[in-house]
Order: sequence, then C-alpha cells, then structure tokens
Amino acid sequence: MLVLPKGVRHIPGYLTRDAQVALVADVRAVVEAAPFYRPEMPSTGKPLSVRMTNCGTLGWVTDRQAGYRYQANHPETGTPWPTIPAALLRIWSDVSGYAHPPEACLVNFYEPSAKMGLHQDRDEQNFDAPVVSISLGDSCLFRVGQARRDLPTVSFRLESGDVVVLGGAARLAFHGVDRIYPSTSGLLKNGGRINLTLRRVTTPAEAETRS
Ligand code: MD3
Ligand code: FE
Repeated sequence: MLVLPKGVRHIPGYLTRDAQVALVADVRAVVEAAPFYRPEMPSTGKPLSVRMTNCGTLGWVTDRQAGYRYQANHPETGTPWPTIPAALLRIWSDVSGYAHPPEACLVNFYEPSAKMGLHQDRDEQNFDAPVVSISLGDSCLFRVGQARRDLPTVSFRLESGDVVVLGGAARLAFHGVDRIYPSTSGLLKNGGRINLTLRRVTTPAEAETRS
C-alpha cells in the first residue's frame, strides 16, 4: 500500500468529466488573454520543458535576467493576468481549508516529452496556505518527498480530474513530474497534460483575518 507523506491529500476523480470539459474551456479563455510562454532558468537561461501562463492578481514567472518571482503582469505581453475562473475559486473553497482566496493560479502545459525536476515551491511569502493542484488531460507520474532533497520520495500517478492538496508538513516538500503518459486521456484534442496550481502568495492583512 502506498503511504503519502504527511500533509499530502490526493483526491482521485474529484472532477466529473463534464466539470473537466468546462474547466478546459475556462483554461482556453485564460490562454487567449495570457498566452503560454516558455520560462527560463535563472542565470543559465535554459528553457523549461513545461510552458506556462497564469491567472489571478499574481503569477509565477521566471527568466534568465530576474529569476523566479511573482508579478502582476504577463512577462511578454505586459498585460495583467486574467482573473481566476469561478470554478477554480469554488474548488479552493471546498478543499483548501484556508479562509482567504488564492491569489495565483499557475497553468502548466506538458507536451509528452516534458517533465519537471524535483524542486521546492518557496517563492511565496505565505506557507500557511496549502497549494491546490488540479490535473487535466494525459496522466503523469508524480513524485513527492519531504522538506529535504535527500529524504525518500514516493511516486504515484495523477490522472485527469484528480486534485492534490499540499499543506502543513508537505508545503515545503520536494516534488516533481517524472513523466507524462501520452494518449491516456481524450480530454485535450491535441493531447498533453495541463496542471493548475492555486496558491496564496501573500499573508492576509490582520483586518481580513478577524472573524
Ligand atoms: C508538493 N507543478 O508548478 S502540482 C509547480 O504537476 C509544480 O505541474 C507540478 O510542481 C505539476 O510548482 C506538481 C502538485 C504540487 C504543487 C505544489 C506543491 C505538489 C506540491 C508544493 C509543495 C509540495
Ligand atoms: Fe512545484
């Protein structure tokens, strides 16, 4: 039996097929306003194999010159990111257990050969909020470990419609995508995998924290 690290909650089949189709339409509208771009590693300028865009008041970007960061505008068009679709805000309210809305939704697109090396997400100011991940399209082999790179990892498959909530002890866990399984879903006409991550970047102001 597969035991997930503490703080990792995998919800297989969270989204119905109809909800996945509707979410793909929402993502297409986001991509029309904020086209996918190819991010670069800091310093080296090596392009990532994953293409990215964002919606929300802040988006995660990276390029050779300025490195990993959150910013309010698309790095190539200069336009503010489109708003987070209502269906995604509903998912956040349902599963995050966090009283404040997400600020960023990073949209990752994987072609069959794309992968994401083992890394930590630590560009946010606020680690109290979980990260909520939604998978659409082809399946992938996902790997998650602990807060130190040298500690053991577990791997499992993420399929279209699955949601993963990464909170508490898992918030700073190393994780990555080892491979995409091509043609495992008919959801995206031209194949590939989309992952949406909903994130809180900043700490809510004191006044917003009072009940
Ligand atoms: C575990 N994305 O965008 S989502 C990323 O499938 C990222 O595109 C992967 O890693 C993807 O940074 C994985 C699941 C995920 C997201 C954030 C995490 C797992 C996480 C933060 C902490 C621990
Ligand atoms: Fe990550």
